[in-house]
Amino acid sequence: MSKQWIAALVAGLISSAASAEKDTAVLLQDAWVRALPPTQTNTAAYVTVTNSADTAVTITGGSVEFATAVEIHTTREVDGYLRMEQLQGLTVAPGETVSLAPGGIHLMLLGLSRMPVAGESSRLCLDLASGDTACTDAAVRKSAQQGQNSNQHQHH
Ligand SMILES: [Cu+2]
Repeated sequence: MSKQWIAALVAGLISSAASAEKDTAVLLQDAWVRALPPTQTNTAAYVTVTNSADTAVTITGGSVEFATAVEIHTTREVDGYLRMEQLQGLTVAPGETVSLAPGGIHLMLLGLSRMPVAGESSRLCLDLASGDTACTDAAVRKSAQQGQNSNQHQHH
């Protein structure tokens, strides 16, 4: 590892710590990851995204510690079958709230190093076209049924 590379890495760590401190215009709520049988190598995550800024925000991808890649997928009915298609970006207009939910737009967590277990919590980050990152803690659950109450604790 060259000194230059280490310096770039340290600078990157500092700037990501700084951006985590500032109040981001993107509010993430009710994030959850679906726990599937451990033999599965992919799963999905869902989150409600609110853009409180006065400019549009585009989500380009994301990250979760146990997934190799995170893609944005939409679900479309083609010839009577539900098919998933990758979206290159998901734009949220100013003041708009978009819910990623089962049967619609979702985050696909690919190449899992392990399947998360129901009851645990995992850090979910979304990459924005602006270069910023918005993160939240996602609950791991087997289905959408539990935790539908919006009374979960807030980090404020
Ligand atoms: Cu998918």
